[in-house]
Amino acid sequence: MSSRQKTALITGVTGQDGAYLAEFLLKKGYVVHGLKRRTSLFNTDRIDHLYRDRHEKNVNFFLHHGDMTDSSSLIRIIQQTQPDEIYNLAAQSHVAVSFEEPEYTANSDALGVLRLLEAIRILGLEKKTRFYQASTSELYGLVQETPQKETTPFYPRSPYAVAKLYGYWMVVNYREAYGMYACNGILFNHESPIRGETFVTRKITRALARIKLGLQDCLYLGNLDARRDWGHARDYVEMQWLMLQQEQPEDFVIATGVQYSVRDFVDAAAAELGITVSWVGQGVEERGLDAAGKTIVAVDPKYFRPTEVETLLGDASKAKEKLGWQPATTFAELVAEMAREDLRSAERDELVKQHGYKAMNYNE
Ligand code: NDP
Ligand code: GDR
Repeated sequence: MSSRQKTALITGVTGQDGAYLAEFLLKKGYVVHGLKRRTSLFNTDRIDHLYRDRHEKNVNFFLHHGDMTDSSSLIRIIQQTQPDEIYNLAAQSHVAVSFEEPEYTANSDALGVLRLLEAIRILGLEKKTRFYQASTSELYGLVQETPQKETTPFYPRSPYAVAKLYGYWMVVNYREAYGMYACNGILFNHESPIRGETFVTRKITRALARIKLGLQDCLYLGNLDARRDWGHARDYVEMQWLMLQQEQPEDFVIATGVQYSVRDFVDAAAAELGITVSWVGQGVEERGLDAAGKTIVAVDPKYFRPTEVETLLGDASKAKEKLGWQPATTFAELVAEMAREDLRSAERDELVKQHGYKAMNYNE
C-alpha cells in the first residue's frame, strides 16, 4: 500500500461481511466510512467494537446515514468522503424474503448498484474510485455446469438472484463503457458467528444450542437436501480487498470447492454440541430424533421456496492462481466456531431466564 492513507466506503457496513471488512481495512490502515440506514433501534451490534466517538483523536471509522434506494444520500456520501474504494455490500440479502418483497429487493439490490455507479460518474470519480460489487453464486441458480466458475452460464431462480444479475451486468457495462475499475466477486455462501439468524447455518447452530439447554424444543427447517459450498466470511472479505488491488479489474468466483447438504450441517453442528441426531421418515415427514427418541428437527414446508437452488459448488481456481487466495477455514472449523458462539449466547439466555426474565424466542 502507498504511504498515503487510503479511504474506503462500505455500504452494508452493519451486515455480516461489512463488519468483517471494516475490521480488516482498519487493520490495514484505511480510513473507513460506512453507510448505515436509519432504523428505529440501534443496528450496529456487529461493529460496535470498532466504533469510537468522533470527538476522540485519530478516529478512522465513520458512519453516515444513507440508503441504497435514495440516490441523493449516495451522491452526498461519496462526494463528502471521496473514497479510493467502494465496497457495495448492502442488499436485501435473504433469498426467501425476496419472493415476499420482490420490488423492494430489485430497488435496493439492482437499482442500488446503478445508483452507486452513476454517483461515481456524476462526481467525476471514474478514474479515482475503484468499485467492488457483492455478486453471488445465486446467479447460477439452476446450475448449467458443475462446479461453477466465472464462465458458467447464469440461470437465476429468485427475485434476489435476478436483481443481483442486473447489478452484475451493470458493473461489467460500466467497466467496458467508461473504463471504470469495477469488479464482481461471485461469492458462494459464507457464514460466521455473526451471520444473520435466519440464514440456514446460523438458524441451525442457534437452535441446536438452545435445544441443548432446554430453551427450545424443535428446529423447523425447509429443504434438507439443498447442497451448498460454505466458507467463512472472515476469509472471504480478504478476497474482496484483493480484487481491488490488481492492475486490471476482473470478476472472480470465491468458494471452497467442497459441498455439504443442510442435513450434513445439522449433523456436524449437533456433533459439535454433543447431541446425537438420528434421521427417520422421508420428505416432509423426515425428522431428527435425539438420543431419547424426541423429535428435535422437523420439516416445515413453510420454508420451501417457490423455486429452489438445489445445489451449488464453486471452482475458485482463477482466484487461487491470480490473487493467490485460498480459504483458511475448513467446514468443520466453521461449524465448530458457530456452534461454540451460539452455545455461549444460549447460556446467557438461560441465565436471563433463571432470573425470571423472558429470553428472546424468535425462531424463523
Ligand atoms: P447481510 O444481510 O448480513 O447485510 C446486508 C447489509 O445491507 C446490512 O448492513 C443491511 O443493513 C444493509 N442494507 C440492506 N438494505 C439496505 C438499503 N436499502 N440501504 C442501505 N443498506 C441496506 O448480508 P451479508 O453481509 O451476508 O452479505 C453482504 C453482501 O454480499 C450482500 O449484498 C449479499 O447479497 C452478498 N452475498 C452474500 C453472501 C453470503 O453468503 N453471505 C454470498 C454472496 C453474496 P441492516 O443491518 O440495517 O439490515
Ligand atoms: P441462500 O442461504 O439462500 O443460499 O442465500 P440460506 O442459508 O437462506 O439457504 C441455504 C439453503 O438452505 C435451505 N434451507 C433453509 N434456508 C433457510 N434460510 N431457512 C430454513 O429453514 C431452511 N431450510 C432449508 C434453503 O432452501 C437453501 O437451499 C445466501 C444469502 O447469503 C445470499 O445473500 C447469498 O447471495 C447466497 O447465500 C450465496
